[in-house]
Amino acid sequence: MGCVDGCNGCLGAFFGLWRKRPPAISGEGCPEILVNTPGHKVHDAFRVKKRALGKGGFSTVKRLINRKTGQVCVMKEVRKSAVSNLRLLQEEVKLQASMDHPHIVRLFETFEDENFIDIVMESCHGGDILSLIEKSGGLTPTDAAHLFRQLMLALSYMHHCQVVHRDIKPENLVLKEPTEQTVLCRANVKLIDFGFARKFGDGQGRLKTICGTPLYVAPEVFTGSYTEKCDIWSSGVTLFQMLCGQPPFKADSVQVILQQSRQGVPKSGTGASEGLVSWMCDLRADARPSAQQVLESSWLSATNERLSNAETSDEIATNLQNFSEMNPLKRACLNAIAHVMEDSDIERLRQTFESLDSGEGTISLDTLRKAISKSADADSICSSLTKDGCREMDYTDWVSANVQPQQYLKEGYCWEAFRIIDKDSSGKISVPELCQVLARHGASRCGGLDEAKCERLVAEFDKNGDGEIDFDEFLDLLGSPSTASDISPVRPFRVKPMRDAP
Ligand SMILES: [Ca+2]
Ligand SMILES: [Ca+2]
Repeated sequence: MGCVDGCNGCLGAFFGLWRKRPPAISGEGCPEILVNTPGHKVHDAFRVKKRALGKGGFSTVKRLINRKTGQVCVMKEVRKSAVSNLRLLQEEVKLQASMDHPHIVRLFETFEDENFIDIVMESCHGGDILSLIEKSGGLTPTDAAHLFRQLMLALSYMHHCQVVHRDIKPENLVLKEPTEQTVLCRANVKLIDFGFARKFGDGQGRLKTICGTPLYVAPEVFTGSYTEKCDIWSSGVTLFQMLCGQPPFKADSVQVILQQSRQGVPKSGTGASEGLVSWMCDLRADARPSAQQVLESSWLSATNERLSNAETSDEIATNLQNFSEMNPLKRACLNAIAHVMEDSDIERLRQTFESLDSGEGTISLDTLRKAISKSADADSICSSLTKDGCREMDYTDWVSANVQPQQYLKEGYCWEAFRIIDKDSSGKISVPELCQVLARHGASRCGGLDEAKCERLVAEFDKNGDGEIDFDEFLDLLGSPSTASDISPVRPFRVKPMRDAP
């Protein structure tokens, strides 16, 4: 992906220099990040297409089809012997897996055997923004604003999580669907390629590694001492290119590009957005806006769709109330399902999430309270969410809380979530397997569930008394009433004939 697969933003002569990995991160041993039990093969769950979509120095990108759901994913197949530092690869995977945002490509799971590490990710088959720019010779301000705003939402989230991307460029922005299937001003953009991403802040000091793609890299990166504001520069250059059809610098050597970028980005001549580009590409890194400030800029904030009707707010209030009272086991399982759902099934939830996102990529409780303020129960809902330790809602939580049974009770999604939780593929979910999923999905809101508590939760749904949850019991759990007041459990696959009302 990105540079590795060949791109015209990279300069061949400097390929080695620019793809050189950052120095090893010091610290204690790397925690386990490979999600699946070692020994499990990607082929068990997916049909892997033979033809490579792209090839890099140490990896091949392939398309794969989920055997149960038919969902199309992509896989980065990394040859272990070609990776000089596996620990850094683990850091990259861990960082990407921790990202939970509608405009950051989702990492579903990883498989590992003797020779390969297979990283399974969401498929975005609409092509990258660079191709779009090259095809069109430049985007209209409306289209550019729509696409660019999504990059800023992703970046603002990342920076609030203290993660810097370090390789923002049009090729690393991909469209979820081909533009034929969607009007560009409604297109869904995802940020990809975490090869240079890393944590910053928390006393880690300034960033040092000289890395990125020359045309887009901020001048101060060359000094070996910089901050996350390097992403803002690269985004400014990206916006320039979206609007003008060409990057602001044209040269075939890093030295010449560096000389040019030290002079600053030339005037884009793009009217209302010109000031924004200049601000983002200020030579003084500290004077550049944060991604959140960019989102608040007049040019971009005009494109923000706001929550419009009261009905939506009532729906949200009901959903949040159910979510706050939900059995933690069901909540964790819904979380697992929400993570694998296709964007097209949750489009409206994403839009509402974005309209409520204050710019940090999460929804704060204050914003939630305002959104449901018309509901008589607003205060009690918010305090019960707070009681559970929830201070803000991230994207997957938001989807879990608001997704409706008719959306998630599809056989494919349920099987997929079950497969992911049933790590040893025994066909049953054991207490330790549940503890793991609870730790991953919403441990903060479960008050630290220990094994004894997990056992009690399992017992509630373990109809045949074998101490584990089989798929049938799992469906019962998902279809179980969310709250004591909900008396009409949904049973997805045992549909009784409906009788007409008298
Ligand atoms: Ca199992
Ligand atoms: Ca059982």
